[in-house]
Amino acid sequence: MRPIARTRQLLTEAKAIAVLTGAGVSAESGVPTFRGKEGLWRNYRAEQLANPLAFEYEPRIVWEWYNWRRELIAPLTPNPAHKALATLEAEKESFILITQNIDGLHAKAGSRNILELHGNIWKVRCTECETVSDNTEVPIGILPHCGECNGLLRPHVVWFGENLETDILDAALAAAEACDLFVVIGTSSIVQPAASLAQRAAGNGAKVLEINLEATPLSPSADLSVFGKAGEILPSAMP
Ligand code: BJW
Ligand code: ZN
Repeated sequence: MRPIARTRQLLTEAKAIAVLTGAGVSAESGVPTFRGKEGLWRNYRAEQLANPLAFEYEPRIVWEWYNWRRELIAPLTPNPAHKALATLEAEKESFILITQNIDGLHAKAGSRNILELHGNIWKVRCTECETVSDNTEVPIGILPHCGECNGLLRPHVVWFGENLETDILDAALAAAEACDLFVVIGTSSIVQPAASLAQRAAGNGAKVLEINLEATPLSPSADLSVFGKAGEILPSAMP
């Protein structure tokens, strides 16, 4: 059977679907991926900026990077991959979307049952009192500060070496264990613990379907890897 037809069959037969998405799903909306060559900003790699030490020593540089990304993302809109996933959710009795993306485009496309593993770029968190709030303005000159305690605010995202929010990770693990189809889309499958969710699902009997431009460390163990653009494959493989 051809890959698209097999993908459609898997999506049709599944009763409980869990999907894990990565930067590749937003690439066709214009959001740069992390490990592609357009993933660089002022010669910094994501690993150098998305870590707590960078923020401790150079909070302004890190905030400038997030500000630049916020300005880039703000006008962007969901692409056919985001929309297909929202449609699939509406058609399935059990569907959960686990995303590593912080851009909010899945919600904009109409997805409802979303777990944001790595946070959200439109939220901030106080480094002192940990209050989380929505925020769209970042005064780079004075840096943003907390309305409650005046502590320095940071992006409400998960950096390397930081733990994911326990409730969210637990819910993602539970979804991986409960599904009968785990779909991994547009992620390089190297960043943990997200990358291990597929093994968790497979260990509990789920089939694993991968959609990516190219092979990843997950591909050898996936039941099916379909290579191409998510925004083309997903709409054409809808049940
Ligand atoms: C398309 C496409 C199209 C393109 N269609 N496809 C166990 C072993 C080894 C290391 C570790 C381990 N456990 C923890 C670690 C350390 C670390 C880690 O995993 N390091 C690895 C690099 C080895 N993990 C952590 O630190 C995590 N914390 C943790 O585990 O805490 C416990 C702990 C602490 C200390 C020690 C040990 C344990 C936290 C990870 C947080 C990641 N944060 C970031 C930044 C988020 C905020 C922000 O955006 O600024 O999350 S980093 C970045 O990577 C971002 C992404 O969500 C994440 C994943 O990237 P993604 O989505 O896969 O993007 P790309 O660019 O890599 O790939 C895009 C893919 O799309 C490619 O494959 C393309 O081919 C494809 N594609 N266009 C379909 N149109
Ligand atoms: Zn505070």
